[in-house]
Amino acid sequence: MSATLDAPSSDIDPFSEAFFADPHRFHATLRDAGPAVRLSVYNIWAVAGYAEVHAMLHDWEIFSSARGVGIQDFAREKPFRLPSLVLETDPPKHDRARNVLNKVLSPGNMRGLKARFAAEADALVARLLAAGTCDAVTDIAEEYPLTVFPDAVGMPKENRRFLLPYGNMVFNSFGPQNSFFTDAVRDAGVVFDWVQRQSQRDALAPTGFGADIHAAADRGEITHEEAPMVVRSILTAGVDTTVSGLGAAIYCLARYPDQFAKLRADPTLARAAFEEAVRYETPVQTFFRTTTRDTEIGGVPIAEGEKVLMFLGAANRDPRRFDNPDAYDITRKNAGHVGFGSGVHECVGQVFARMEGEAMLTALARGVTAMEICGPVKRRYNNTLRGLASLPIRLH
Ligand code: OVV
Repeated sequence: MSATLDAPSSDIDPFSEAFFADPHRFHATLRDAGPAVRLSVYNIWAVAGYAEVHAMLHDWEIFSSARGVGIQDFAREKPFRLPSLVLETDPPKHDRARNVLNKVLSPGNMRGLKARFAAEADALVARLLAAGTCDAVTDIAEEYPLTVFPDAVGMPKENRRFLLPYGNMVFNSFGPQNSFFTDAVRDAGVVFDWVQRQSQRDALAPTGFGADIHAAADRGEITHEEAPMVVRSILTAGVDTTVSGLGAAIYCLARYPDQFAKLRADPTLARAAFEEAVRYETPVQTFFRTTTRDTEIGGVPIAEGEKVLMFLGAANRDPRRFDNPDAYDITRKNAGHVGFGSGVHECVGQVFARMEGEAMLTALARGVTAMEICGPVKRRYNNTLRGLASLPIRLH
């Protein structure tokens, strides 16, 4: 029998404004408190060390997604929305939808988009340079994904902006029913109906990711009833995440001009600069798992049916795993960061996300000599996503 430890506990609230405003010192406290920490505010477990988070991500049999990856336990409460066929399932059920998305979002199926991505990014940078100042959140981090992503899916032009409040709702729904959640779901009905409609075959262009997913149903890889749900998954996961990621990258490059200078000297570092921003800011900060049996984490006993919160952002700045973790360094070896997760649920859209990041940062590196923050930076608080509401910058 392995030795067990007294469970450390903490009264930190990881879904509070104080936490979101400056998560890093709370992350350090949680990492140092023990391998798993009881959070008394919610009666859940929290795991913040890299080694422990990584191990959980790779043990889906004990740390299940099927009871929800938010604080809600689907075994006890009615899910906030119809559960996702890919996010909120375990193998083998998970693998059918996942295999379809693996193919639809594969590097091979993405190759044709590269030139379009670069052209759109260059054109956007040229427009913004002419204007001089802009808000990097609305004018770049939102504008760019809201063009290239719905185009790639095959969505009509109308109401694409609904994707933002939709993502905001779903990512807030993984946390408690606090004011961030209730504010986000105020207009849920309209937006949910719109997403449901946009997921149907006849609402989608004859080519694109949407059509590809419905074609997988023709081949029997998923059912025709399941296809709109798989489209819904990419509409949910594909926009707010990359908006946060692009915003993080521009915020990093604006705050650390030495890193922007390195990127300008060698624009082929664009991909690495984006990747490092995903580690450094970790757009998707947290997900939960639910234990399927009595287990332990680093010697701390955890009972069956417990919600365990994984702090991906804390893992990505764990000094036991990354040297000088609080430095944004575009030439560091950051392989193994968990900003895209790891294991069976590792981000299926990461090829697309990295292409967006690479195209946008390449365009900035080639077209802009300097970026200055020229107004108040405002955070956007969300129970899962870390991002900005406003980042005024001047482009030279
Ligand atoms: C990774 C992710 C985030 C949010 C929603 C989904 C997936 C989904 O499958 O609906």
